[in-house]
Amino acid sequence: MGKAPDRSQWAGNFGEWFHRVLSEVPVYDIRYPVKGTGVWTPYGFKIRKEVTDVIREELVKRGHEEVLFPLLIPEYMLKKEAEHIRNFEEQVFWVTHGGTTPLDVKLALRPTSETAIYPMFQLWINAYSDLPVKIFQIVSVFRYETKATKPMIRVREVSTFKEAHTAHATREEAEMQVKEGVEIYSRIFERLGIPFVKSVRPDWDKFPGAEYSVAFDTVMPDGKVLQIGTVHFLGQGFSKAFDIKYMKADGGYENVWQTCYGISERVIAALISVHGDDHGLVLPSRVAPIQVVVIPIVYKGREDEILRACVGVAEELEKAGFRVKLDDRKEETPGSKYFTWELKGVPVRVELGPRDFDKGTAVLVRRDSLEKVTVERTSLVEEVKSLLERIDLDLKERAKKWLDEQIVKKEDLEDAKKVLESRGGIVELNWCGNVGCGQDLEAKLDARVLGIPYEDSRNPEGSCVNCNSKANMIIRVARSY
Ligand code: P5A
Ligand code: ZN
Repeated sequence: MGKAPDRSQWAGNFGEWFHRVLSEVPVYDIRYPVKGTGVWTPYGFKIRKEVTDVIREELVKRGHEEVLFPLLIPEYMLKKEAEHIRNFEEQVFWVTHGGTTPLDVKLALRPTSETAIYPMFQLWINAYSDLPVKIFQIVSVFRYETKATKPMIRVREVSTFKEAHTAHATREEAEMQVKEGVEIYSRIFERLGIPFVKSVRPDWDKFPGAEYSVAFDTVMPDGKVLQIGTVHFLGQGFSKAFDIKYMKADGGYENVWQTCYGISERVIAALISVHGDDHGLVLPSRVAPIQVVVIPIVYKGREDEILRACVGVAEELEKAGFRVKLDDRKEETPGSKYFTWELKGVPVRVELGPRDFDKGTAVLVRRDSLEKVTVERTSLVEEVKSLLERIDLDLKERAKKWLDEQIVKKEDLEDAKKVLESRGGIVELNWCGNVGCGQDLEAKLDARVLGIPYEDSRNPEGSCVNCNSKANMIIRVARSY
């Protein structure tokens, strides 16, 4: 990794930067010999664990319960909802044999779990009092992606697929659940400092089987947009296909109304990319496997007292609840230790040498800006605590500011194209709302329609950028992963 923490240098070689960070830290090893898979290393797994804990916390706080469904789905179940299978058919991995014996019923490796979970909903849901059902699981799903695979971003084994599935008595309750899903995801991304925009996907790009899909997108350092999560309103499509009904007060039966929402390791890819710099990872404290590293600056003759002081500092920080590492390796210079922990994204480094020892101070260095401050040993715990909070806030604000700068409104198709070609990001345009016009727009701009802003009351003035008829809404377009 290069010299100063500079984000501007990525634009040309973000892909290379991302691969290098993953392999040098290391976070995720892509040398496993199956295309579209990767290995979470011990350090990468720790980051992944912290991220999934944040996800779990937010879901559980709002009444979701964790479950675990089988990986295998019999062919007849996968095929029950027509729209769903039509879209996933080309992406399904199949298990066809048990040993050398062909199976009577082919088994799919789940590409997502609607068709595994909803037959069980049919058994579990009978009465109004069984509702709502709000469950989630964090599992591997398999999709035979045919576009170029990318570590964590487009994988064939999605190893960190969090899927939530809910069932409700009424359309209104299910639509409220969509709102709650959107709030939960907003909260998760905010805690990770990942900026986002929310868009209602156009009809031609919604989840197979959904009435509508709300998607979260972020902009990666190369200007390309990454979909980091989606919340789907499923209506009664699946509940009719899977015959999921409850008995109403009047004795009649009604199909349940459903939602589902999912995020994957793309969240971790975004986390790494939006905060990282030329020195490597920059991690918000909540997900940093090590939050504070203590480095003794030893001088001849004073090794023992410095080392002892550092052990004391590390213990004190650990007692205060921080995840701490004391790097007391004798064979490494302080400079090479800085390099190591900067690469790994440890938010705060404590340096303690003879001069600090004599003065009763210590030096704190922030990973994000590499700024140094000298603090009193006696107030070290409070200083570290407030510095971590400041770092998290600054990371979040910096990333948010950057994303805001990537969103521009254009009144003209040519201008939009220029922006998309030169710097990427998200372009907002006035649009008529016509499907044919939207798809024409995608072809002309060689870009994807992200959709219309979610819960946004802006009303466009003027005419559609593409067909000149009256504009009815604002549409977002981008080049995407
Ligand atoms: C919602 C959960 C679903 O599958 N069923 C259950 C719904 N939606 S989705 O949009 O298809 O996927 C949810 C999120 O998963 C991420 N994702 C992927 N990440 C890495 N590699 C892939 N191949 C991949 N496919 C989907 C996206 O972030 C998506 O929003
Ligand atoms: Zn139009």
